[in-house]
Amino acid sequence: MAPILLNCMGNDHNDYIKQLVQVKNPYLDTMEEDILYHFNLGTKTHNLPEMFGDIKFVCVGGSANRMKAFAQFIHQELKLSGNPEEISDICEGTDRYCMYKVGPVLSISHGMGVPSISIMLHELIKLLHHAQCHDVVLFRLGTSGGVGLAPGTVVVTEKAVDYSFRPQFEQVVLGKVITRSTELDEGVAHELLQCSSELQNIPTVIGNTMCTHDFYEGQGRLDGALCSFSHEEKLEYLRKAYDAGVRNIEMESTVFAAMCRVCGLKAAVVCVALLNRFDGDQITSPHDVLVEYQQRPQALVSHFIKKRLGLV
Ligand code: R2B
Ligand code: URA
Repeated sequence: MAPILLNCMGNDHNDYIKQLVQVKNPYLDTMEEDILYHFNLGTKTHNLPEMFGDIKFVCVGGSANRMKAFAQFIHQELKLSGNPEEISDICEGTDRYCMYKVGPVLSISHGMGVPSISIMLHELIKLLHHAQCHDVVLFRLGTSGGVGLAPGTVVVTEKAVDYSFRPQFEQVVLGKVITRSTELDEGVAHELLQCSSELQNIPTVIGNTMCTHDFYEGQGRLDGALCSFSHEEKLEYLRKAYDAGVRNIEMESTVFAAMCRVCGLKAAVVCVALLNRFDGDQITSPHDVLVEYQQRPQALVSHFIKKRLGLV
């Protein structure tokens, strides 16, 4: 279990134990200023507690357009005042990531792959810490390749696993490999599964998610610019993955799970399968079908948020 920082407040009977975001860096609080370079935000230039102190849900996803669409969607779902078309990108000073705040929800893009999401997560976790946020739940909303699943199925990740189906993330630090656990919050995953049963047309399973460092060879595709294995070898690997409980493959879940866990953040990974990898490698569904698939994780997490806020 990840350690959590318990902060017992005064003696008002309304006080409760807050689950704060834990940065694991002794140097951070000695710094006079912290510049969150890739967000174009900083502790001296921005009042982070005022801007972000009420955040309770952070939703991250690869594409900038998709995370803008999610922000507009959740704005409507939460029936907030103002025009959802007019929400502005908090990170507009940089084109690395985009960020939208909609009430207690933050929607951020992270690009593709472990290095891209991990840079974003370092700065996001510091942002939540500087803003003194507490009781925050993080979601990665994404796309993936299904392993033995019909296209359009949503996978809520039980364990994020590496290429050998181990629930761990390896980070090289000062030339040495550090291994971190990638277990996710079981309670949030089951709450999401319950949400799916309350919605129409969001077939959902809980399963392990394999995270790779490449879309083509790394995921056993036969259609990249390079391919050094046979069709039979590909199928054998996918079968092994299936037997290890893997139901989908994507490119960010292990570092997402590992960093959230170390920092005491409850987290879930919710990815739709765009294809069944046993049937092929190319993504052949029409554009409108793919757009609808990608809305499924958004609808599921929106329902979760509305339930948590007592709106449904
Ligand atoms: C899912 O989709 C992207 C690759 O197409 C990658 O970011 C991922 O995890
Ligand atoms: N994203 C991936 O990483 N893999 C797929 O097969 C589809 C989307």
